[in-house]
Amino acid sequence: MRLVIGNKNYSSWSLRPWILLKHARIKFEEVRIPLFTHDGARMLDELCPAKQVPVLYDGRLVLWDSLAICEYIADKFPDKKLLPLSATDRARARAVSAEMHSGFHALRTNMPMNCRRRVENFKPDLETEIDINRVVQLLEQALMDSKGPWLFGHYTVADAMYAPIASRFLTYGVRAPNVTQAYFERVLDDAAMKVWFEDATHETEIIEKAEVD
Ligand SMILES: N[C@@H](CCC(=O)N[C@@H](CS)C(=O)NCC(=O)O)C(=O)O
Repeated sequence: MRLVIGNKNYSSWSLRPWILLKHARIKFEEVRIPLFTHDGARMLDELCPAKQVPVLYDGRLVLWDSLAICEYIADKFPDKKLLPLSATDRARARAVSAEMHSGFHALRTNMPMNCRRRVENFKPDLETEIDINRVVQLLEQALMDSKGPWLFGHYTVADAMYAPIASRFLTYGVRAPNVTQAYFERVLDDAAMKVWFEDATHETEIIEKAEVD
């Protein structure tokens, strides 16, 4: 399998399937596209049907959406239990993942992932604050119901979908209430996440629109 990703510092959609594969200890080859560069545009044309990352190549399959990739990995490796086991928990994990995939527009726009960056005195606008509160409510509910340590007890697609949120809260200095904060610390302390952050610090490209003051 080959996973095409963007800049590790900025590409939150790439992080999701990457961290899921790493957690499940599934071997894959990684191809990095430096987004918004001349070479990057050529690589997007060549490798990415929707001109976006991530894209998974597996034999003849070309899969171009982060959530579809995560679901495919869960289907392909059932022994890894990357979705919860009960039908109700699977349904809830899908709702949680889908809400991340299609929602939180203000949070995603105003708190773009930027692993290297630490912003002081960040003041979210009302829309972003509504998104922050909803994320915290949703994570806290899942953690209370499952009793942790991950959203549905063991590590699932839902945790991978929310991994960039922990990075965003760190970058913009947003502290969550205790249960969620402890979860974010677990996410950031994770060995695979540390590798992602380390690689991000060695990247030199700057994407101006993701450098929020
Ligand atoms: N819904 C898509 C979104 C992917 C997406 O927005 N990718 C961004 C990077 S994080 C991208 O490829 N941007 C490059 C561009 O738009 O030129 C998914 O979940 O895979």
